[in-house]
Amino acid sequence: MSALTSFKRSSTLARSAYSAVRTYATAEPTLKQRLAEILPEKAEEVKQLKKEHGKTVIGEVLLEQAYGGMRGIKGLVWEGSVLDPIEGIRFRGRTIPDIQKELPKAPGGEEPLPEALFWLLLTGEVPSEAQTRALSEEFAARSALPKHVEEIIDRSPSHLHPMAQFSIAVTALESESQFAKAYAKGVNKADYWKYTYEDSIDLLAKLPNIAAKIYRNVFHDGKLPAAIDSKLDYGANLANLLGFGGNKEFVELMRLYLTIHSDHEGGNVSAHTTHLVGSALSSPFLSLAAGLNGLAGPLHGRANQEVLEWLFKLKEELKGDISKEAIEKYLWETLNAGRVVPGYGHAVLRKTDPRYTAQREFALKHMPDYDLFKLVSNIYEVAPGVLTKHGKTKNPWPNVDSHSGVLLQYYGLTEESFYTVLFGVSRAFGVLPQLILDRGIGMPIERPKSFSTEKYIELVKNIKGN
Ligand code: HAX
Repeated sequence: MSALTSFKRSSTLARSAYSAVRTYATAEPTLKQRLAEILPEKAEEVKQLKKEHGKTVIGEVLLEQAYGGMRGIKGLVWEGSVLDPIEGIRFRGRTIPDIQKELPKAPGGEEPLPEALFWLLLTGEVPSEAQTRALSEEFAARSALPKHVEEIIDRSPSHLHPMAQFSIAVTALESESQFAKAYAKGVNKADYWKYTYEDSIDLLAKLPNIAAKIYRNVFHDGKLPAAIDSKLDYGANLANLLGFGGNKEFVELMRLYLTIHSDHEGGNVSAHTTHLVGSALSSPFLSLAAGLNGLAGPLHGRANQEVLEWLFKLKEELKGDISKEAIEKYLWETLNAGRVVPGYGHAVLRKTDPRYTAQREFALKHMPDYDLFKLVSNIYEVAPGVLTKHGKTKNPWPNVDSHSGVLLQYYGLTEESFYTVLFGVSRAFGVLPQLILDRGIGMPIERPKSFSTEKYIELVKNIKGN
């Protein structure tokens, strides 16, 4: 029996297959070994590209873009994913349905594993099941939190937003940074990526404990109902620690959720911030914490919390009438009050977000009759028309945040102010690979040019020659 077949067996069998997997894993390169092979090739490719085409004009910048959140300006490098306005995200060339098909699953599982996506984003290659398993085990082995980080979380008042607690805890992990220590000792630039890699694996490994501790402290008795189990994958461990591991569907949801929320190319606030801060050679801990602070904003990751709050108000105001007419009226009330409809619109997308679609399909399979899902479905039928008539947003279609909260509600994770923490755990799987690659190919400190309005007026006059 091959290691691959045995991996798919029941849990007892999977445990015996596990030793086979371990043997198999040693026969195949580890992620770090594979990276060590890939990075010199990548660095050479970039060097040649810059040498041959460094002076090629790849775009123009309009004044309105400088005042318009730099929308559409090409100026970032992001290897893991590219976002097409119509088709949506592709992770290393693969759509969400592709990764659902191609990435390794847990024994008996149906959804892709986030640790496999991490491998894909970093290398462009789909790992074998044994390689994925070895990575799950590595995350489990490094998952323990230093005492001071536990204490910082425990000392946080429960009215401090979970995202603020999350960011503080990740920042406090700086004490463990191998990169910061190596840099202080004067490590060679060529080895930066190795320390960034080690920190990134440590960081990802510790996130389930941090997230669960915040959740259990703020909303429950402060005790974790389980400990990390080295035989389980990342999503299953996170579900266990949160207190939902007994529900197989929730475990599957975690695997899907963590995979699809990870990466959305480089220009979104959390990805760009992590990259920007990392470019100053701040450690992965400080860089991700900065990105998490951006994710916590209501126009970005916190939109999933906003959606839930908005849905509950809608339910309360409409007193059970979720007809399309009633929803349309409520949508207009939101817009006429000068507020955004949370979960709709996007800076790049111009169609329904495939991350929304993936979650909708999960709902259709597991909770087709759930009333909140029905409500979200009815809104999906009405909101694009209303937003189009309203005429402001360039994209009237739903984004990822429009759906995620409803799935969590169904399984009993009802505390919506925690939702962005889950998003943040997933986002780490997307932004840390780029940080490692940045170090591997020697990307410089980021420093675009800015002008004052006075200077822009002068610049425009000079360009127009008047
Ligand atoms: N409801 C009402 N108005 C909206 C809107 C919405 N959902 N989306 C955009 N608009 C408005 C904008 O506020 C803007 O108005 P002003 O001209 O008065 O400033 C106008 O339409 C043009 O905006 P745009 O170019 O279409 O959108 P932006 O690129 O500026 O912003 C946002 C993109 C996602 C921030 C925006 O669509 C929005 O605020 N959506 C609601 C919040 C949300 O769902 N955020 C999550 C996005 C996905 C994500 O990052 N997840 O983490």
